Amino acid sequence: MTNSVTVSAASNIALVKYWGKRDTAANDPATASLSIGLEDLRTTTTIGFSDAGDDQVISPMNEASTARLIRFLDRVRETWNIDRNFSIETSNNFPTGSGLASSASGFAALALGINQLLGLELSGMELSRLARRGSGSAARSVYGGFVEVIPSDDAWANRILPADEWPLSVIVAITSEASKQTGSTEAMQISADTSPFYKQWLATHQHDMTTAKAAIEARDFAALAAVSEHNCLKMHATIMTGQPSVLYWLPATVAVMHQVLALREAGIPAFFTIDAGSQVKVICQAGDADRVNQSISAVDGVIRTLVTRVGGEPLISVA
Ligand code: 2P0
Repeated sequence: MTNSVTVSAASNIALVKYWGKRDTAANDPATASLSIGLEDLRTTTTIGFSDAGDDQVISPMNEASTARLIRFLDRVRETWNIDRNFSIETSNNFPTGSGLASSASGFAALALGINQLLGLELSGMELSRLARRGSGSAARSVYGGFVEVIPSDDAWANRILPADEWPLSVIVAITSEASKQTGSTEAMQISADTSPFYKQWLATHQHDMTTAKAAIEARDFAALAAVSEHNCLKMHATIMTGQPSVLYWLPATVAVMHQVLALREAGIPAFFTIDAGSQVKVICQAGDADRVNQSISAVDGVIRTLVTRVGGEPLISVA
């Protein structure tokens, strides 16, 4: 019998975003989404059984996130009729809870680990559905490469292109090491309930998905850049215009966006995207990564950068 499983799952960033839920209890997203896996931003999770009277969790997460993890384990016990407690040790090699999708890599690692530990032999579709119950973006991190979420009354994720078929680099500009004030789950609820732009966000979303998928299919960097920046700005406009307003951007966030525009003016193809936090992710072609990194690192307010590439295939080892 398997004693413990260690999984390394990568974070991902959406180029066409998930923002809003069709069903909060089932954590089912209101829209499709499309992401790239980040090879070097990873959660490592070791999971086994525990003979203690409750689940044993060692992690960098705060109390609320740990409670969410335990609810996820309760659901696993209920679904597969398991009468055991788990021991879980998890860590991230990047800042937690600051807009770098630690819940994506975290719940994907957990879903993959549970599948292996319990011998469930889940398909990719089932694994992504399980991870999604923990966090919507986690559905995408059970794969590496270019991944889409297909919305339904039980949304699931599917890989649309392996990473090595379009080598792109990602420069993450860290503008704050602090955890965000308003978590995505809460902020997306505010947007859905109160932003005058939310209906339009939903109404125009499928068009962005179709455009982005066609750009990936054609390896058309400029087309992917245009639709990704548009979709990101539309999501943030929706977030900013909720009541209360949530403003994730810092001055350095905006400064990096301007630097990306300047790079493009100078003939270097690059584009930005920003999630529920102040960090900016800059995507460029692999051959331009050094130059783009130098340029972004020099922006006022950028604390440091992480340079990675599209990838993020999960790694699983069994003890
Ligand atoms: C995304 N984000 O598509 C979007 C863009 C942030 C901005 O998915 O409530 O932590 O756990 O399902 O997955 C972050 O939200 O939200 C997110 P829950 P999650 O990547």
